[in-house]
Amino acid sequence: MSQGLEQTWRWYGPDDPVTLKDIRQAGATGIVTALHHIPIGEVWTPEEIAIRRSTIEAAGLQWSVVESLAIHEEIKTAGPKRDHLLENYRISMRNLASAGIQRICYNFMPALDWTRTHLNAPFGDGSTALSFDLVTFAVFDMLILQRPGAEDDYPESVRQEAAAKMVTMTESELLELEQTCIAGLPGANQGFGMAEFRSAIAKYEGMDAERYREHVRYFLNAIMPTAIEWDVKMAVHPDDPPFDILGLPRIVSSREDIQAYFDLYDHPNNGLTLCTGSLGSNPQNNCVSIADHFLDRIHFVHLRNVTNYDEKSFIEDNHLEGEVDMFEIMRVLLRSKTASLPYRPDHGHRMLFELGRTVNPGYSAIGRLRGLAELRGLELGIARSMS
Ligand code: DNO
Repeated sequence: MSQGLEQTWRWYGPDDPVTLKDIRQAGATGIVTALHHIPIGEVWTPEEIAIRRSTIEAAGLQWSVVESLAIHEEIKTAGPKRDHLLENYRISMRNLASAGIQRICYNFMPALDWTRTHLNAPFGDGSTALSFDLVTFAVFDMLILQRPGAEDDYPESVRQEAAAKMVTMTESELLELEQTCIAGLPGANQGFGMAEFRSAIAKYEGMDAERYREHVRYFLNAIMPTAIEWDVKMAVHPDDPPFDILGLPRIVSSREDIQAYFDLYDHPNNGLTLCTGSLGSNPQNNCVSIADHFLDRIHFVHLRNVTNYDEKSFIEDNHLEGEVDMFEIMRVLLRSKTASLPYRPDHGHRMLFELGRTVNPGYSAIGRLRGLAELRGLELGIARSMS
């Protein structure tokens, strides 16, 4: 029997144009947030955590999930400062757990967090959506970044289309593409200029998935004993998109990857953020069966949908439409034994009067409001019909 789900909402902190008051009216009870003002790798002190927590509680909400306690590049690349950074990570985990916040989402994507090529792709109904288009990404990779060897990563047809597309793009479109790819999408906490990005990815030179997994193992061995001692549920986020890009190793892209990740440190607290949008962006991934298979290791859920228009290109769809069978996903989640498993509507279109306003890409108020409303209706309908 399910212990129920918790409806949550991502909030970027006091600078977020969507306020805690708005979120309350959206119907969420839990907040998903991070101390975005603290540089990656520095300790989250008890004082900073307490300030954020009391702000949230004063609005009648609770801080349910940390997204993200980001992992420093030195940890991912096994740089000389990694042990010191891991110690800081453990201290932040303990400080959070002492404040009652015991669910942490993070990712192990090399150099970049999530990646898109378009932040305002026209959607059929007049709203706009985020999308990832392989040809456009190849323009960035081969022709703007000019990464050595990039050509080998794309089929001939994509290379040709990319070259043809590049000549039709204006200077400002090329700059916008560069920024969309590497300047840092919301939550990434880190953006790059071109030179900086080239040196960030150079640190991964010659690193295959097998070696990268050894860095994950080192990370998990360093932090999981603390997670277990303090009962912190660690929830790794899948790669987004869930396939290799920029010649960098990706290790959380499929069901097999997730299993391998758990095998590196076999404990229930070493768990997953089920992100249906990320996993669903590879047509080979069956999200329902992944959710079902790993249900007891799912500590946090992002519900989002996608329509894939080829193997490696997709547009973010409405929450109940697209590749992911949201009805079946919800049915699986409602069987979870976790007390109050938090889920959030992941991303939303820009629509209605937000079309002309500045919003954090993907994190509109109205698009997510629509998503949450649909999802909570689905949840209620299924839960009632099961009882
Ligand atoms: C994008 C988000 C990701 C996610 C991180 C988790 O919208 O889902 O940025 O927060 O990858 O560490």
